[in-house]
Amino acid sequence: MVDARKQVVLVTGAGGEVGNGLIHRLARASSYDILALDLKPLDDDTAQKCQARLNGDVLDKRLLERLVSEYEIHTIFHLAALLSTRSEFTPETAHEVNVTGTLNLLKLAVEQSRWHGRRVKFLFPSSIAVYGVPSLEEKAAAGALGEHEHTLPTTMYGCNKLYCEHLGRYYARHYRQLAVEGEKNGVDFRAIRFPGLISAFTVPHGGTSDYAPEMIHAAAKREPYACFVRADTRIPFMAMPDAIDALLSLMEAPLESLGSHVYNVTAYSPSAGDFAELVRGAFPAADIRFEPDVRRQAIVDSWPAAVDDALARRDWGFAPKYDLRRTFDEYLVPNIRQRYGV
Ligand code: AKB
Repeated sequence: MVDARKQVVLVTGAGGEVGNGLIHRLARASSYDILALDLKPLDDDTAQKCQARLNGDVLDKRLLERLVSEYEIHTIFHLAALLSTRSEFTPETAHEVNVTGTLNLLKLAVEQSRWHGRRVKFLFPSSIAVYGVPSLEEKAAAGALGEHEHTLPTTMYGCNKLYCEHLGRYYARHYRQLAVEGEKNGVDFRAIRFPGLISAFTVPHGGTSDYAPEMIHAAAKREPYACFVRADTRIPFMAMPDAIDALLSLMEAPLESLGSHVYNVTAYSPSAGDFAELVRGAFPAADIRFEPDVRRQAIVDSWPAAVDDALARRDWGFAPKYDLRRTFDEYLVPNIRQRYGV
């Protein structure tokens, strides 16, 4: 029987910050037909880059079953998630979206693999939020954390991401291990623990690393900005183009070169004060004040000041193109000036 289903790459959370940039990059590669899934309609420009678009929920099992019958999926970028601050307001809903949503997509991957007989690559954005460093002293002493240090998250989002890393490893290696026939592992699970991401084209919603991108977008819009963390706050960050590059490089890496299912990546770790200085350098009229929100501060203080990305560099050649200076001079400032006409 000829399989009439269309071969596609599925992107969930397609309308989000990473989804938006990823779809544009995948479309440029032109060898991928994109099936985009998001709760909300995509902007026209992004929508045009997709072969098919679906407005729906990763919790809608009916919808996901339909995908199995209509599409042949070999790669999934499962980006749909509620971020850390947003999740703290509705922890149980966050668990549903972040964990049950991921489980539903892993099951979809198994189904697809059973149909077409090949592994389904499952790209999963995890986060530095899986870490939980108990004190500022320990944070300063710990330096760059490796993948297996201090994984005691303090947020629902962090717990979700860490559990989903384990779920992915289970589906990739141990799924239904007691079945008599034994299930051929149909899921090729690959996760990246992203630091805070900074985009020139989108502003984040619901995260706790949002202070950095919010600061520069506010300055360009000539709006005063009250930063919700202290000036000495330090966590790792990366420019959005490098984050999308990382997802594509990990997707393309041969399976045999991957010694892990989960990888740290990073580019730089400026303090919030360092970031403000660079923003003021580009927008001298910027009005930036530091008014820490004690509870959000506590979340960021539990995240590492830096992470060790040696594994990603070794296994799939991860190498960010944008250091902090270049992020500002060549990526953020020119594009943000154009976006706001300043
Ligand atoms: C958040 O702040 O929740 C995210 C993250 C660090 O994963 N940007």
